[in-house]
Amino acid sequence: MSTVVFSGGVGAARFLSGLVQAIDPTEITVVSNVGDDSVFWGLYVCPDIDIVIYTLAGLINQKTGWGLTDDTFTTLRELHALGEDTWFNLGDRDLATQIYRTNLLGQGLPLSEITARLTKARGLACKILPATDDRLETRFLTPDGELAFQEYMVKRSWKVPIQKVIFKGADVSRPAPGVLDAIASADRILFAPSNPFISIGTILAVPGIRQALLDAKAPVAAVSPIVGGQAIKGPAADLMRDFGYEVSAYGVAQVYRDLVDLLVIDQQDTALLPKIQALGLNAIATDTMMTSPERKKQLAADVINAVDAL
Ligand code: FO1
Repeated sequence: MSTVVFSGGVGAARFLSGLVQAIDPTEITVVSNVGDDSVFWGLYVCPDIDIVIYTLAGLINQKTGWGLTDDTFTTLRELHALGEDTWFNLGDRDLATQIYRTNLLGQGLPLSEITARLTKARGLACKILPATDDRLETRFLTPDGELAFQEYMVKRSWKVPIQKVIFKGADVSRPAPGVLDAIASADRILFAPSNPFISIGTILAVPGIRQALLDAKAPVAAVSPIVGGQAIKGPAADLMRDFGYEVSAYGVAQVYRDLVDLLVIDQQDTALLPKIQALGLNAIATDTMMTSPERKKQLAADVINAVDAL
C-alpha cells in the first residue's frame, strides 16, 4: 500500500514520525515543499527537507523543531564578528548538510538525487522527493515591500500583513522525477498538518501536480494544522485571516474542499464536523496534538484507518 504525503516542515515532520511507526516506511513517499529554500553565504538550505530528514533520523532539535540537536553556533558567531547579519541560525553541524548539498548542486546533481543521498546517509527507509528540482521561491508582498520567505518567517517573525504570496519560478517549474508517478500510483495521499497556502499550496503551484492529484485514483486526506482557532506553529492562522478565511478547521476545509476527500480535525473542534461535512467532505475528529511518540503514532493510525474506510 503506497502512501504519498505532501509535506511542509515541523508539523509534517512530527506527523511523519508517527506515520513511520504506524505503517511500513518503505511504502511512504514524501513530496516536500521547496519554496522555503534559501541561500545563505552561498549555501543552499532546504529547511523543509532537512527538518523531515533530521526528525525521522532522531537528530532534530526537539525544542525548536528545526536544526540538529545539541548543535553549536561557532561559525555563525565568527560570521557575526566579520560584520554579517546572522538572524538565520545555521548551526555548525547543520552546516555540514548545507555544504554537502551545495557542493553536489555545483557539480550539476539535481536536488532530488542529493535528497535521496541525504536520506540514505541518515538511514531512512522512506523516500523523500522535492516537489521540483527547479528553483521555486515563496515570496511575500507586504506593505513594507517584497520579502523572501525566511525574511518574513524568521527575520520579521511573520508579523507583517501579507497582501499576496508569490511563487517565483513556479510557472516554469517541473515536478521532480517520480513525483507524478508516485501520486498516480498511490493507494493513499495525505496532506500533513502543514500550512495550506505556503507549504501544501507551494507544492500544488508546480504545474502538473494539482492535476495529478485531481486525477489520482487514491483517496486524499488532510490533517488540519488549525486547532481551536489557532495554528500549532507558524503563520497559518495569520495567512488564513489575511486571505479572508475563518481561522478554524472549517476554514481549512474551505481551502481544501476541491482537493481532499477527508479532513481530520482535532477533537476539541468536534463541534465543527457537521459544518465541514455540509461542504461535501468526509471528516473525523481525533487527538491531533502529537505531544508524544504514542500520540503521533495514534494520529497516523487514525488517519490511515479513516482514509482506508472511505
Ligand atoms: N526558524 C526560525 O524560526 N529561526 C531560525 O533561525 C531558523 C533557522 C533554521 C536553520 C535551518 C533550517 O533547516 C531551518 C531553520 N528554521 C529557523 C526553520 C525554518 O525557517 C522554517 O521553520 C521553515 O522554513 C518552515 O517550514
